[in-house]
Amino acid sequence: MRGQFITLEGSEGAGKSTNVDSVCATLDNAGIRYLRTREPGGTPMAEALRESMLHKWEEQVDALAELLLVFAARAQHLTNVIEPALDRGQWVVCDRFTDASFAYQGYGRQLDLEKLETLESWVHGSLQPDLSLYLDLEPDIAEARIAEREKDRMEEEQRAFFIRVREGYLARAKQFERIVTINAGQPLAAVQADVCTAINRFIEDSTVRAGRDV
Ligand code: Z5A
Repeated sequence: MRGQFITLEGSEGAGKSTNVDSVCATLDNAGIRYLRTREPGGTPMAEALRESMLHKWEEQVDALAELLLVFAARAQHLTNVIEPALDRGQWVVCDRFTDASFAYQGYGRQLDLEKLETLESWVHGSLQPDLSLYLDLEPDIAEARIAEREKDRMEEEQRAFFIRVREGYLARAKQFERIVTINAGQPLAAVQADVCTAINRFIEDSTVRAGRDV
C-alpha cells in the first residue's frame, strides 16, 4: 500500500518547525511509519541548493533563478527520497512543498503562475500531497515572533512581500480541498490540538479508504 504524503505550510514565524513535531507525535501514537523531511532540502544536493537559495548574495537574486533553484532541489528530493518512501508504503511528512513556491515565488515575487504550473507538472507530474496543513498567521504577529532570530535572505523581505505570500496561501487553501487551514495566531497548545485533530481525522479517513480498496 502506497504511503500518504503530508505537508506543512505557513509563513515564517507561523510555527511550522514546532508543529511538525506535533504531526510526528500524532503519527507515532497511531503506530504509523513515516519519514520526516523538508524543502528546499532533504538530500545532500538539495540542502546545498537550499543554502544557495537562502544565502545573502552581494548580487541581486533573480526571481526566476530562485524559482528554478527550489524546483531543482524538489526534483532531486522527489526522485531520491519522497517517491521511494511512498512506494515502500512509508508516510512522508514534509516541511513545505510546492504550495510554498506558489505563495513565495508566485504571489510574493509575482512570477507568472502559469510558469509555476508548468514546472509543477514537469517536476512532479500528477503527484500532490494527500494532506497539507496551512498555519495561517498575520504578518505583523509573525514578524514579532521571529524578531530576535538571525534572518536569512527571504526573511529580510518587506512586509508587503509577506502580505502577498499570505494571500497566495489563502487563495490556494480556497482552491484545494487537501489544504486544511489552522489559525496559528492561537496559543501554541490550541494550535497543536488543531494539528493533532486534523491528523487523526486524516488517519481515520485513510483507513476507511484503504479498507474500501482491499
Ligand atoms: N521557500 C520558497 O521561497 N519557495 C519554496 O518553494 C520553498 C521554500 C519550499 C525556508 O523555509 C525558506 O524557503 C522560507 C520559504 C522559502 N523562507 N522564508 N521566509 P523554512 O521553512 O526552513 O523556514 P521558515 O519559514 O523560517 O520556518 P521555520 O523556522 O522552520 O519555522 P517557523 O514557522 O518560523 O516556526 P517556529 O520556528 O516553529 O516558530 C517561530 C517562533 O514562534 C518560535 O520562537 C516558536 O516558539 C514561536 N511560536 C510558534 N508557535 C507559536 C504560538 N502558537 N504562539 C506563540 N509563539 C509561537
